[in-house]
Amino acid sequence: MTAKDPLPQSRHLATEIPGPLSTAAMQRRKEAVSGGLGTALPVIVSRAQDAIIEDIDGNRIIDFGAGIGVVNVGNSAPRVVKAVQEAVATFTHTNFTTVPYMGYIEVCEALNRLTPGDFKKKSLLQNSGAEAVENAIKIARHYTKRAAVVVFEHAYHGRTNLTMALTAKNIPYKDGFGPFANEIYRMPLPYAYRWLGNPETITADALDLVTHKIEKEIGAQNVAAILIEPVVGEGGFMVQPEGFMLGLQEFATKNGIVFIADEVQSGFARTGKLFAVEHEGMTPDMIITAKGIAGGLPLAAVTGRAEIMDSSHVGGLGGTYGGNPIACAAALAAIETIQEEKLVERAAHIGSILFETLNGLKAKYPVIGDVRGRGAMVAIELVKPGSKDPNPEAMAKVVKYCHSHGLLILTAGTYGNVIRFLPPLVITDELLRDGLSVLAEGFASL
Ligand code: PLZ
Repeated sequence: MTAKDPLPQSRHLATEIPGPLSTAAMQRRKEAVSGGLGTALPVIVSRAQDAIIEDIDGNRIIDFGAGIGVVNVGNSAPRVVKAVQEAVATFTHTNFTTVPYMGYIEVCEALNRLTPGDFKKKSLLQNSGAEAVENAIKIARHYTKRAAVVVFEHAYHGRTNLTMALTAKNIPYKDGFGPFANEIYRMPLPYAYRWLGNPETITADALDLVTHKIEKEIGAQNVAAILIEPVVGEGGFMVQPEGFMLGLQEFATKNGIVFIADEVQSGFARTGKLFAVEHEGMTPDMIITAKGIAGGLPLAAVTGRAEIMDSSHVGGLGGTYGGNPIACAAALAAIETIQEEKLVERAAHIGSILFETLNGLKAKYPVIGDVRGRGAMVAIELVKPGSKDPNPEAMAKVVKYCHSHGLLILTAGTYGNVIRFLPPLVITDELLRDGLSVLAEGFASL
């Protein structure tokens, strides 16, 4: 079988998972690769297409993770493959600040056009989400001539030094890796399922709390940026309550603060809009994108108001690989795929199947405390029945069941008790439903 043969979009168990070849290869990995890296599913991929991952033992596994929300257009999406092959054979690298190329300019033009807001925008390309977050903060600080950055509980923004400081959770992201960058201030998150106040007034109460804390503890005039995930990713897929981000942005604008949406995980069609902030008709000053932008190639971007993006002196921003031509070609092909295959609508459709099925499971299994998310970015939070106490043990059992039966699912959550669903948006209804039937068996087996 060659890479060109189509990979059947169906689940198939050829061996146990992990099979003998994967188990042997994982032993080599253990000898050769840093022990600091985790493994969700200990099989070695041989090929992947659309929503199926085939391993070296011949198992075909349904992919409900999309490489952590990256291959929204499907694994090895045909337009992406073709664009990358052509680009790499044309030129591999010049460095954009040495000799520029059109792909970089065209990706920036596309981002400026596609992100919400009809003001003049400009973009900067980088390699990873964390690098884009770092650059957004650099630019916001340079523009405002202020230092403080406001972030939220349960936030995840990356693993570099500044982005570890912006990230909330200690284990596994921060423990022993300090000292961390200063001038980062963490605010309460209106996490609806665990909100102790009145659920009816969560938005107003959270806004009141956060804006008072900013004013009293930092001083709004010292704040360069408010950075927020419209749907919290690694922290557990909490959707910001309606009006909360709008209220924050209003506060930011009134106080000369740059309002930044981290759409690294929620962006590029994932939530049933091209960007999650569109659900509330928002126009952030800056939007950070990565993951889904380039169909699996490493690319990330900061897109924002032109006057903010232009504030740095020439040469103040850069990097060897940021916006490399292969990744830019992939991004243009991924964007075309999202449009041509109507993946925004597909995400909403996938979301309706996910919500319907998961709410059905919640009614049956009290271990599922909450079903939440937007579009095809959905999660369930597992608790000890009759309480809201986190139940990471039940989560681990369900995940193990799914993995050994050919369904890849990812976890999340500050309390390690969330299962998240991020299938490629090209997944067929049939494959999606087959995957969900494995999940249902997983809950039945508890
Ligand atoms: N901002 C909202 O979700 C990456 C992390 C995987 P990078 N999330 C997956 C892991 O365990 O390292 C992420 C994100 C949000 C920023 C990032 C960082 O993006 O491309 O991983 O640097």
